[in-house]
Amino acid sequence: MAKIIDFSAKVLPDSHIWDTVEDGHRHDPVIEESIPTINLSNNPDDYTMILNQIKDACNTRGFFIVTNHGVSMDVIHRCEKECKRLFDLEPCEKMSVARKPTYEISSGYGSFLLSDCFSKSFWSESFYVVGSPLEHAKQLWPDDYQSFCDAIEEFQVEMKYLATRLTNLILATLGCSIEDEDFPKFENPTPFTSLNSYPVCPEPEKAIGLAPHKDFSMITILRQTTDGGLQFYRGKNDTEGQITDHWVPVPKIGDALIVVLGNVSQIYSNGRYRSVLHRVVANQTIHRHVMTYFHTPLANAKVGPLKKAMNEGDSSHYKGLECGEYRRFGS
Ligand SMILES: O=C(O)CCC(=O)C(=O)O
Repeated sequence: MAKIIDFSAKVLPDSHIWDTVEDGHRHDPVIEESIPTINLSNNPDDYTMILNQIKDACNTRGFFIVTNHGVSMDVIHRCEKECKRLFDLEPCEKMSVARKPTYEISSGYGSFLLSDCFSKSFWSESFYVVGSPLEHAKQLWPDDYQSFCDAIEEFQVEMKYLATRLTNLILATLGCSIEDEDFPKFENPTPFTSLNSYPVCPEPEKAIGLAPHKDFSMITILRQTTDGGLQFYRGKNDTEGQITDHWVPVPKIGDALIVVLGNVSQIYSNGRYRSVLHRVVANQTIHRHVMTYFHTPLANAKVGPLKKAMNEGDSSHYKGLECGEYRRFGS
């Protein structure tokens, strides 16, 4: 249930103090390192190179950055502007479009759905758009809602196109294809976009913007307006052998977008690829805005390891279940 948070507070409220809460790996070191960056050029001569880079990034990290992604920067910049306009509204205005307190994802303003799993709150706010933003936009700006709707809807169309292209590439790295009969249908899934806001925090070392979690998606694509905040986890279980458990911060990335592997990719690949743990830390200087697009099969689509992704003799590590069931029970 969304609560009004006073993000202008000079002292962190007790409800947001995390420094004594075990959120999993909170105190592991943060180590800067290069993040795989893939130029998605449309040149057919580059196809094999792109495929190899994606395969390597999925095998070793579970996240990568894409450049030349084809998503219009005009759409992205308009969306960023609308995102700021939304979060700059007064708290009571935002609360007028609060999300209904249900486990299912629905449109509206509030904390991240994940916050229900913790006793402490995140130093952040979000606005989910499941399908069309029209109803809420009309409520917020009765005479001036069109630019918000246009920007979000165009963003969703462009992101869906990119997400489909990336899905095809990821499947190809597994020897599979979108045409395979056991590939669950993404036919007209309702687009799900989350606009996120991480206001300046008075005591960032005690707070958390978004606790460590994995996404329930095939892939998630993110656009952040500033650097700083998002961190990916790398640990001993990663496939590159002995590495110290640590967090990898995402640096400033210009016009690029960030791609995150979710649990559905892990299931399709029978665990060859791993969904990646990630978190957002709070900061004292920059109000950070992020736009996130989740690419996930329909709730009633059957999801399980894809036959062609398995080597002969491999046993299946995951049951074939409806996508919605996996989401309910975790994976
Ligand atoms: O806002 C961000 O930087 C990360 C968002 C995220 O991890 C999520 O929505 O699952």
